Amino acid sequence: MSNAANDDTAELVQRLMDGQRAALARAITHIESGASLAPRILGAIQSAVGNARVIGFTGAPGVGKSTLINAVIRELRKRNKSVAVAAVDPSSPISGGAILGDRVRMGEHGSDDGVFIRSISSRGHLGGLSATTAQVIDLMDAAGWDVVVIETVGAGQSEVEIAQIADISVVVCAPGLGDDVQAIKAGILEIADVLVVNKADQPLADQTCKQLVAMLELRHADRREVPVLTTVATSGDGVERLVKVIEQQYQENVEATRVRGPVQRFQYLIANAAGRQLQEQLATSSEKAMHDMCARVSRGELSVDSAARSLLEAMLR
Ligand SMILES: Nc1nc2c(ncn2[C@@H]2O[C@H](COP(=O)(O)OP(=O)(O)OP(=O)(O)O)[C@@H](O)[C@H]2O)c(=O)[nH]1
Ligand SMILES: [Mg+2]
Repeated sequence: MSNAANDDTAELVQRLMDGQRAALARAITHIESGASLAPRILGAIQSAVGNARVIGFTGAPGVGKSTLINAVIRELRKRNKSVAVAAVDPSSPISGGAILGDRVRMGEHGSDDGVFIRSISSRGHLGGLSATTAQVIDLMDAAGWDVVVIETVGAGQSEVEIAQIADISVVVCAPGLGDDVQAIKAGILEIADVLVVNKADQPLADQTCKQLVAMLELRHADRREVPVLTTVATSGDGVERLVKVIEQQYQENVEATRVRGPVQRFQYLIANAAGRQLQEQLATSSEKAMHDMCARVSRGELSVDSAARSLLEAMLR
């Protein structure tokens, strides 16, 4: 890289860490577009990362995530916290209007210096959408924002993963889950630190809460309690309580060292990717060791878990 480019990068990073919004916006664009100076920017900010609280909001399209985030921002601003939002645009036909929609719905904060809102398009990320999002979180963190909020649609694997790189994951549902209860059960419920039934001004909200509480009770007894709350994002009802509960859950996560923090965000993503790659390899493996394990499991000599552990240990040796 030329000296001039180095100087430009250093200046951009300096301005970003000084809290200049335009510098943050530009840096995010460099990360999103996979610009060649992206690694240098990310390297230069690392010492300043690690102070922001990261809250993920995820849920099906249209349940009211953006409206709720807007209301949560209002509460956080009352507490004098600055808030940066990264809305991961799923670019799906259902939510195709997310970017514009989010601008409009969160628009009331448009002139507030303590609020920064940015959409991240899910198209064309070299290192994957999750990695890009984690890097954007780092940028916002280094730029000094107190709270970083991530909005994702809980549709695909990577969107659920993004919710999980947050310190706290809020899963948002709407009343009348009906058949969707099964879909929620399939994975999204597992990642929730807090469950919210939004649109509580509509019928069936109480019933949906009861269904969710019943589903949570079916899980292993050793799992921690997940609070189930109701909100009306459009009026702000229940939002003050939601912010309090998020704070409590965050403190609990800190005590249980479940808060990921900047390094763990990437460790988590790498571990996930390694798991996927390993599964692909092992599922089609014709190695003798694998054949032997299969034979022993089929004869009932070995559990599936023990076989997997033995294989992993042999590979990592
Ligand atoms: N009645 C009612 N409507 C709500 C409430 N919260 C949000 N809405 C409406 O629900 C619609 C969808 O809200 P959004 O905030 O865009 O939902 P979203 O989950 O962000 O949607 P996507 O980003 O497209 O997945 C909008 O018309 C909101 O005004 C609520 O508490 N009650
Ligand atoms: Mg939205």
